[in-house]
Amino acid sequence: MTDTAFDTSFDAEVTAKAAESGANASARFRERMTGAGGRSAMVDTARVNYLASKVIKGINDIVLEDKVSYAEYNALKAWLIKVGEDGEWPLFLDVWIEHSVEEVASEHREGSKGTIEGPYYIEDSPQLEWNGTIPMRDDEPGNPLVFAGQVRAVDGTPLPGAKVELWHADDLGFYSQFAPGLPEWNLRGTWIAGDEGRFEIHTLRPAPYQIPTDGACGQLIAAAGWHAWRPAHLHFKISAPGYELITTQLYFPGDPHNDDDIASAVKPELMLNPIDNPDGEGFHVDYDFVLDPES
Ligand code: MBD
Ligand code: FE
Repeated sequence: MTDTAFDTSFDAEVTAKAAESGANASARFRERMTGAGGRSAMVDTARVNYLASKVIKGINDIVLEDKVSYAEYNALKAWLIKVGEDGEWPLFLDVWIEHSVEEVASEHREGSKGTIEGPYYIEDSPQLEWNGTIPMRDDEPGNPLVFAGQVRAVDGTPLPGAKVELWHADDLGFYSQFAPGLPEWNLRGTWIAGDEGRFEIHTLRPAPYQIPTDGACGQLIAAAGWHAWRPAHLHFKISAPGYELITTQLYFPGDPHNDDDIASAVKPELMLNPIDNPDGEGFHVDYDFVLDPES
């Protein structure tokens, strides 16, 4: 079968819509932090004092060492203002900082590797049977992908009833509820693992993805001569009562951006090994998730 998954052409109309994805993420994050069941954002005073002082000193040290000019200082000031105006703080932080936070948070884990969540997760996506098909449009573009596997504990115990949440972008790189014009739950679903913790997800193989280029983050990327690409990826959260939740992403071999992901979120353990689907069109891939018990 020919593989068109790496066609990276975008038209102007499509990129023009892209900044809305970044902007919506601010509002969604705020809701999640403050709404019912939202996680508390409180951090201890002594820790704030320590960390905030260290960040400020770090920036001052750079100014002195690299003799930062007023022109550069004002360019930074203008850019920081624009990040807020464009609603791109979630995008900026998740692309350039979250990978280190995730590394620290998962240091102790023995089960499957995780990676960053990114800005586009939505809780409570529609629940599907262990072998259900992801919500998608009738004419949704992309190659079919059957993603099969097992959820089990590090000691080998299978975990029937485990939740496998999947979300991914459409063929043009848009996430539902962040880009306009998509059905609410397009390409988002929650599978409940069946006997022996097995699941079989029916979805589409995602395309390589460019972060929005028309906001402040895109401005930085252009000004610095970087690129905006992430390799094609599937986002997952895997959970079961009594076990630590895993947030992860999985990638496809041969993607031109596996080695230079702008979000630094690729790990060798997260590479899939898809084959031509023996039972039909598209691809089949097996991947198991192994959870650590809650301590
Ligand atoms: C994404 O789709 C993503 O996964 C990350 C980490 C950052 C921006 C957009
Ligand atoms: Fe993503």
